[in-house]
Parts: sequence; C-alpha cells; structure tokens
Amino acid sequence: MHMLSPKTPGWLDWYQDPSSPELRLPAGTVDTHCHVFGPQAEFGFAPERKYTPCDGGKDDLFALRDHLGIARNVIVQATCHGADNSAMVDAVRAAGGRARGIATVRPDIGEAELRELDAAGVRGVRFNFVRRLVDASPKEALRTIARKIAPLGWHIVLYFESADLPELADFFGSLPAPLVVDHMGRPDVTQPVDGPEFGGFLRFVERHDVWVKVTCPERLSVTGPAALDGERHAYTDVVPFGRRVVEEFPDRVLWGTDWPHPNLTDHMPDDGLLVDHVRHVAVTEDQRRRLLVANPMRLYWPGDDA
Ligand code: 0GY
Repeated sequence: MHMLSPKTPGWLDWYQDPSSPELRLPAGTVDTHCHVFGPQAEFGFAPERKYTPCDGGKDDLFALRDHLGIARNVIVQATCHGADNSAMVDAVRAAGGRARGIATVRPDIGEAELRELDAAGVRGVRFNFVRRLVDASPKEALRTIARKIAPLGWHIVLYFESADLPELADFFGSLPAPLVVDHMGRPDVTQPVDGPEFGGFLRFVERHDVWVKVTCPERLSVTGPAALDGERHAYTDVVPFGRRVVEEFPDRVLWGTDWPHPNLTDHMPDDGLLVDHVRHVAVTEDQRRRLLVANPMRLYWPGDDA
C-alpha cells in the first residue's frame, strides 16, 4: 500500500457533531456546493494539489445530508483531486439519483469520456481562478473545454476572487455555456453592499444571466461565527450581500454547505448553524423555496418534481 500524505498543517477538520438547525428545510432542498475528499486510501490526492485535506468521503457527506434534512447534493470536484474525478463520480453514483457532479477536466478530454461523466450524473465543469488553489490555465484551454461541454447542456462553475472579476468578465461572458458563480464572487464584505465592487458583480450577473451560489458566509465573514444576541444568527456581516442577491435574482440563486469546508484554519462552521443562516438571507418562504428547491431542480434535475 502507498504511503498516505499527512494533512496540511493548521488545516481544520470538518465539524463532527453539527447541531440540528431551527430552520426546517423545505422538502426537496438541494445542497449545490459540497465536496468529497478521498478517502485518501481509496482515492489518492492529485500530485499537483495545493493542500492535503482530512478524509471527507461520501458516507459522511450522506450522513450530514440526512441530519440537516437535505434531499440532494451537487458534488463539486475539489482541487485536491485535480482532474481525476473518480472520488466525486463514485459518490454521485452511490447517491442513486440523489446527486449530480461538477467535474474538472483537461482540454484534451474526448467525447466518450464526457458522455461517460454525463451518464454518471455530471452536469458541469469548474473553472478555478483562485491562485492559492490552482496553477493558472490558459484561456484558450478553457475555451476548448467550454466548446466541448456545451453540446451536452452542461454549465460552467466559476470560482474567482472579487478583485479579479473586472479582468475576467468579458472572457466569462464569451463562454458558450450557462455560468454559475461560487460564493457570490467572494465579495470583500468590509466594502459597502452598494459599493463599486459588489455593484460590478451584480451588473455582471444581470448582463450574462449568471446563476449565483449564496454560499460560504463562514469563508467571507470578518465578524465570524459569534451568534447575535444569543440567537442562531452568525456571520452577520455577510447577510446584506446574500440578501441583495436573493432579492435581485430570486430565480437564479442557489445554496450549499461547502462541506467538508476546505482550507479553513481559524474556525470550522457548525453545519446546522449554516442552515439557520439561510433564514437571514432568504427571509420569505417563497424566497427559500426558490433558493433551496425550485432553482437547483431546474438547473440539475430539469423535468423532475422535487
Ligand atoms: C470551496 C472553496 C475552496 C476550495 C476548493 O476545490 C477546492 O479546493 O473549492 C477554498 O479554499 O476557497 O469552494 O470549497
């Protein structure tokens, strides 16, 4: 057996005993942003990875899904697995129709392999521009991938830092497939929600009919997990950003846990508290029904009733 790599120092493990949320999620809720890590002994990590995580396999993901009252998952290929999608595909298959996948592929991928991923439940690719996570890919290589996946009806999940959007927006807008943005484009939440940075992001979303994941308050927050007035109300500085996106684009917002929460070193979120955060960004039942059920079903299970 090969030697297992030690976890990146300082890296926190996912929360072992998540609380039960006060919010009862609507039936059919989809977690559109989560990952699997290994387990490493079964699905080794990629040599080019920038971090080595703890294990976070499909059984633990499905246990969390059931604990929180989630019906379905969209499992996004994590960078620690590079372009080897086997752990993600194994998890999607094991979910028996209750999961979809987002893959990482190289530009030389063939049609047969793409069709196999599609049959397994993959519905998109992720393009990652976050420098601490991946080496840069030439735009031409990404265009090639986009041209190959578009005929399958897949979409492109974009992960970037907010400061990089002005330089990337035209390229994104030229891609021949629907766009989905991770974590609200990672706004600097110390800037005003009406300021130029988030305003530029909202205009980009409007112009290109982009879908937005209202995810990762724990990653964006500066105020952190401290609960307000003893209530289950954390990450309060992120709330105005989530709320703005939900109000402006009620039919193109998506939600997810981001379990097992890669690369967190200061605190690890209680996933039950993350569910309760949803009450503060989607304040009406109708907003929550769209965010949690109707929108992700339209994107990932079109034609299926929740
Ligand atoms: C996220 C965020 C991060 C990592 C990854 O694939 C990944 O490694 O996505 C991050 O470090 O910000 O979406 O899980």
